Amino acid sequence: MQTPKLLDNPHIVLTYFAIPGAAERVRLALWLGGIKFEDVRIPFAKWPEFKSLTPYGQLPVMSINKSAWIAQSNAMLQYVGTLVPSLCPADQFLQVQEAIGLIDDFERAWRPSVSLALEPEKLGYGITEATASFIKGSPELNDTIKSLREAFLDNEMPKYCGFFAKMTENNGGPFLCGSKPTLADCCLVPLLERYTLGFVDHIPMETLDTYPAMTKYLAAFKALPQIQAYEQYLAGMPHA
Ligand SMILES: N[C@@H](CCC(=O)N[C@@H](CS)C(=O)NCC(=O)O)C(=O)O
Repeated sequence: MQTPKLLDNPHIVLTYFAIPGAAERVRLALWLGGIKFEDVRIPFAKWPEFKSLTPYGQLPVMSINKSAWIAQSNAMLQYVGTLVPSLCPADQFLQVQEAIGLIDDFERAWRPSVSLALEPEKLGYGITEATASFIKGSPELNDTIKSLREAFLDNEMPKYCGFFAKMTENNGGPFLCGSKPTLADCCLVPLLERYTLGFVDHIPMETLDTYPAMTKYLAAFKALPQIQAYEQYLAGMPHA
């Protein structure tokens, strides 16, 4: 396989956890753009001591040519777009940004069940008399998470996959905004992949099988040489 051309400047260090979470869209954009960067992955065990060093107590953070850390994955993503204009061409700017907005809506529809699992009290569960038994790991909470995820699969998944399939088709495919991958694809792919992995509670790994346009879309993205190179790089990583 041909090795993608890598740009040497600027020197970027991207620090995040060893998971395909908030920073994954940035990692994908950097790989897609052929931009060399240091991919620092912090083990969860080290996070408590690292957290207070970050601007907002969160990852990812990025430094550019040894700058102070900047935060917010979307800022980093748009920055990569300025380095690699083909990832957000000027004449498709609104199209790409509209797609990213829709993808963020898709993610927002998923988040309540995650917040419920991780921080039930922030959603009011376990702190009132009526929900006192809804604490982390309780059967009551697990049943609620299951119901929320089933409702997500029944209602939100078809709605958004329909939007994404239509957008891809209208733009001529195989990517969301047409024949070339953009920042929008870097945002959507990790979200769709989540529903194929099989380790998310109550989400069967066959979930996307009922959306052939989306499996075709994912396959087109994964067939890109830069993405294949990224997958090879991931396969060679020691497991955290
Ligand atoms: N809006 C931020 C969200 C970052 C975020 O939620 N980071 C999470 C991981 S995905 C985090 O650092 N969690 C650890 C914590 O808050 O202690 C972004 O997109 O960069």
